[in-house]
Parts: sequence; structure tokens; C-alpha cells
Amino acid sequence: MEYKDYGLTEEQVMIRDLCRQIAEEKIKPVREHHDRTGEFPWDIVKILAQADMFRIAIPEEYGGMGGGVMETVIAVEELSKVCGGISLAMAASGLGTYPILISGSDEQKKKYLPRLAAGEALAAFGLTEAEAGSDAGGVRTTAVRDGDAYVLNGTKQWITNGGEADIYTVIAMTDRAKGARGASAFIVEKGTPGFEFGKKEDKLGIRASATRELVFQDCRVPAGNLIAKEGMGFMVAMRTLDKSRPGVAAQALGIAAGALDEAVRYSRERRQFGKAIASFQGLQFMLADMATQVEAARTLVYHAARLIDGGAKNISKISAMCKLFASDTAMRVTTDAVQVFGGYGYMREYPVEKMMRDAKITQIYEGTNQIQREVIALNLIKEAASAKA
Ligand code: COS
Repeated sequence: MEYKDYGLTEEQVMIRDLCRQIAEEKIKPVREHHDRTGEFPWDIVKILAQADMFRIAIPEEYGGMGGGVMETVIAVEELSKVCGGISLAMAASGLGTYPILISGSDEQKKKYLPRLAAGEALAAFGLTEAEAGSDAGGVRTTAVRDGDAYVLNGTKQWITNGGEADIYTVIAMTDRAKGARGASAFIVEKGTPGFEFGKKEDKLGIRASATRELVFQDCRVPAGNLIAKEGMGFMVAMRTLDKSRPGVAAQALGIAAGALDEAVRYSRERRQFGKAIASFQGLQFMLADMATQVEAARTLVYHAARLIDGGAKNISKISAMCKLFASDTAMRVTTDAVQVFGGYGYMREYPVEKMMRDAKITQIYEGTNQIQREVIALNLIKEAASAKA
């Protein structure tokens, strides 16, 4: 459902068209298989790597395209129109890469970014734990300095790309007494002794994506893998989420737009009472509301991405807003798409029930929508206070 070009640059249109082609030609035929089996989509990852899509947000000096959040958002939206689970292999790698991009040293960037840009390795972000979900400062994994290394102990939970990624950015406590200010961020490579993978989750949606535990048992990580400084881990995590939430918003937007396309197409084909169901006003009103919500979500997501790329100072609020709005839109629009399909919508043979299942996680991960509202409100209040001062 394309209305206009949204002021995209030539390069952005190229990314959009290429991702659209990959989604239609390569992802659509296999999405049902990956949804059913939960098999990780390595074939698609290779195709995306060959198409240079992992280079998008990595600076040119490290083998990337030098794009920003906007280019990432466009790619994730297009891929998610067809499958919000498969698209996540790329989006979650972006999330895992942000700590290095935002706060990594030049040495760390030189070592890790070229491999990530080439799509030879995937990244993953390890923040969440059983007792530290919304309360990101409540991380219990510890990192204790021992000579030229840090020794990590603890378990991370629900890590997207877990087990499949080679490079993990992990938040651990170097000084628990200091709370959020005692957290630090580390790069941990797959294969490091003492780093194993635990339970693989069986999920409602995004089933093509791997969600797994990371288990650290006396895992020695070179001190050179500390990102930024000790005590800056929480800030690295928050700045990462500020930049990555528009990616979740784009995934949600793509899922919603894909469901809308399916609903419009089906309503023109499906006949009841001797005519296409698209000719009934009850259904037209539903389609109109769905399309309006998708359009509003797209506008907000693109606006947020452009503000972030433009170097806006405080991006927490707009980033949370676009994630909140687009994910709520995805849930509403996919639920309505199932309704448009009627009984068929409830069946596995049609793609909309999967879209509804895939949409749900976007209201939950990278900060529940309750957390997004809190971030928005706190920033609103802060802005008002500083305007007064
Ligand atoms: N950018 C930079 N710094 C930030 C920040 C941001 N977006 N948000 C908070 N900080 C800083 C604060 O300024 C504060 O610094 P000082 O200690 O120097 O004052 C510090 O971090 C602690 O902030 P705060 O007190 O607000 O932390 P809270 O523990 O209250 O947590 C929320 C704040 C709830 C917003 C945070 O925990 C959060 O985002 N939770 C959701 C996490 C999440 O998304 N989890 C999903 C899994 S990750 S895929």
C-alpha cells in the first residue's frame, strides 16, 4: 500500500525496493516453514548479507554503508511486511551492534564491525534476566575484574539471536552496591570458555527468531572487551534502546502494513451475498481505520528516525513514542485483518493469524509499552521543568 515516497532519498528508495524484492521473492515462500518449525532463517540471512543489508547502519570506515536509523527502519519495515520473525535476525543484530557503535573504542570497532557489516557474524544484545526485565537496573549477572580479564557469572534470558549470533553485548554488574551506576557493558564472543546457551524458547509468534538463554559460568572476558568504562553499562544500554526502539516500531509498522495489504486484497476477492465483501460499508470503515493507523504510524516512525539521524539531543521521548504507537497499531490492525478474513483468518493457511501472533511481541520487548509511557511522561515532565528554570 504505497501512497507516496515519503521524501525518501534515492539510496533509501533503493534499500526499500531491494528489501521488498527479497521479502516477496525469497522470504514469502519460506515464512510458513520457519513459523512452523522455528528453524533459524540462515538462508535468508545469507541473501541479506549478499545484498549488503547488514552494512546499512555501519560507518563506511568499518565496511558499512554509513546509513542511520532511517535506512534501518526502511529495511526492517519492508522485510516485516512479509515476515516479522525472519526480519528480526537482521534487526536484532543491529540492536546487539549498537553498544559498539555508540560507545565502543576504535579498536573494538575495527575488530567487530567489519564482520558484522559483511553479515559474516550476527550480534545479540544481552540485558534481560529473569529478575531484570522492565527493571533494567536490577541485573544480577556479575563481572569481577581478575588481572587482564573480567570473570562473568549469571544467566541472561530471552535473548534474541541467542545461540545463532557470534558477538554478544552483555550488561553485567561490576559493582552491585551502586545499582544502575554499577553496571558495565562487555563484548563476549561465542565460543568463549564458560559461555554456554541454555533454554531455547517456544514462542507464540516471531517463531523464526531464536530466543535463548545465555549462561555465564566463570567466563573470562578480556578486559579490552569492556565497552566504555566501568559503571557506564546502564547508560550504554539506555542509549542503545533509544536508538533501537524505532527498529521495533518499524517491525510493527511492517507487520501492520502487511496485514492491511492482505485485508484489502482479500476483501476484493471474497464474495458473500453475491458481491465482494469490500463493497460493504462495515468492512470499508474497518479498512479505512486500519489504513489511517498505518499511515500515522509510518509518519511517526520516519519522523523519529529522521530526528535521531539529525542529531537531536534527547531522543528518548520520540523513540519511545514511535515504538508505543506503532506496536499498538500493529496489534489493532492485525486483529482487524483476522476479522476481515473471518473464519479463514483464524486458520493457519492464511497469513494474517501469524501476523497477529508476530505483532504481540512488539508491545512487549525492548521495553513494554507501559515502560514506553513512563519514559515519555518522565521526559515530558523534565522538559517542562527545564523550560521553567
Ligand atoms: N540515556 C542516557 N542515560 C539514561 C537514560 C537514557 N535514555 N535513561 C536513564 N539514564 C540514566 C539516568 O540519567 C540515571 O543516571 P544517574 O544515575 O547519573 O542519575 C541512570 O541512567 C538511572 O536512570 P533511572 O533512575 O531513570 O533508572 P530506572 O532504574 O528508574 O529505569 C527505565 C528507568 C524504567 C526507563 C529503564 O529501566 C528501562 O528502560 N527499562 C526497560 C528496559 C527494557 O527496555 N528492557 C527490555 C529488554 S532489552 S531488549
